[in-house]
Amino acid sequence: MSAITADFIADQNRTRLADHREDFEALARKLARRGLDPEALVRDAMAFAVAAPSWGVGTGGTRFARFPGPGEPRHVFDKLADCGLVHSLTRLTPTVSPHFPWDKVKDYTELREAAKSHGLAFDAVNSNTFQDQAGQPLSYKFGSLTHTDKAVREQAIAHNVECVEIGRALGSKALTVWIGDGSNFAGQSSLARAFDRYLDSTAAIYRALPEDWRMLLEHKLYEPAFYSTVISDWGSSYLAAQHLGPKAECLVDLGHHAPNVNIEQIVARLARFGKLGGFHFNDSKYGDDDLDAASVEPFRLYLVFHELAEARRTIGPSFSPAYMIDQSHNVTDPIESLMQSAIEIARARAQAQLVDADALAAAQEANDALTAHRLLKAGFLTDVSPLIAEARVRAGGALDPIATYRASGYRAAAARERPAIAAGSAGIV
Ligand code: LRH
Ligand code: MN
Repeated sequence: MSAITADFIADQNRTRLADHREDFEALARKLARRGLDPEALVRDAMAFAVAAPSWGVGTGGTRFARFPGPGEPRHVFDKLADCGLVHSLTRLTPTVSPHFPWDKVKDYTELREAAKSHGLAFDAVNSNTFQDQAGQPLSYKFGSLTHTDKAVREQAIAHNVECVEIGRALGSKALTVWIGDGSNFAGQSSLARAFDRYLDSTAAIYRALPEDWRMLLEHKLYEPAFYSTVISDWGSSYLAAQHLGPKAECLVDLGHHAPNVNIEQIVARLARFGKLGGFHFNDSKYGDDDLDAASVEPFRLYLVFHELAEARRTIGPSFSPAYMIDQSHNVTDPIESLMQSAIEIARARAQAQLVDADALAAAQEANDALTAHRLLKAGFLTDVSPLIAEARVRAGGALDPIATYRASGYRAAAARERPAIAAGSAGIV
């Protein structure tokens, strides 16, 4: 299946360029009136990147059902082709975050070359001790890194160490560790001893990390466990990261919090103490819904990027959390959802760059609540669509990625080439 060519993208852009130029120049004038430098903002938007999840290009599902669409990726090479397409149209997703063993292959040099052929590299690798694989000696039914049975913990540790080895072959620099370990009944497990087992097991994985690697600990309030989860919140994750050492940091998946939790404040706290390692961007209304980023609460995503802009101003260029998407596309074409989400994440970041930080700080110090709120909200109320579109076009991307994708017939070609997946399975992938 052929990728979309630069010529095709240029063709598709041609009919939209005049309107875009007009909109961009109008926005540039508005920003200049605010004392901002539109060119610097475009360059900044061009430098932004977020990783695509390899598991995000297949149709996702729930525990009830998964309804595969046409042209589902058959294997990781198809996934890379689809991720490559997302990047070629948005110019926002030059890296892929793989998941093992879902993306397991015999030859990782071949996989690295395949990614390169689509203009991609690899971001953090994800381990998986929340499912039992065929032929796996010991089950993770009652946990993995925190299982009461040492042999099960060692099996889970060995899998994570193997993921680090795979990641090294792929050129990755980080391991994301999310475990579903927990309990469904009060009393079922010792809350204290389970955490101690987590610290011991992750310390063993930590010792296997190359010098320049990070280990990203991902907290989650609940699911698959429904009474207690060992790493249920940022506090547990932070305590563990502190305990493990400088290479251990906390990963914030936006959907892993109770409704109405002030996630932007968690971001500010973790950044302040040098433990904000990365993000899994998505959106949610109730639980870990894994909905498209900014599709439910765009203001919340904006507030997260405001805290990231503040942290970057305070800490400086060394502040570089890993930005990754983690979503489940149950009712949309996954390629379209990933493109739309990457654009919405770039939008929130570009809007956060518009805040007059000095005026905001002055209003905060003066307890002028409304002025402070208005100064903060001014970025969110600015339509930066022409600015992020300009960044896309200058980088060779599409003015309208979804329209260009639909005009390309890529999905129909994929459906012709890739056998249809039978309906009836359940689960997130
Ligand atoms: C857990 C999670 C984790 C992934 C999985 C696909 O809910 O967010 O990051 O391993 O989704
Ligand atoms: Mn996640």
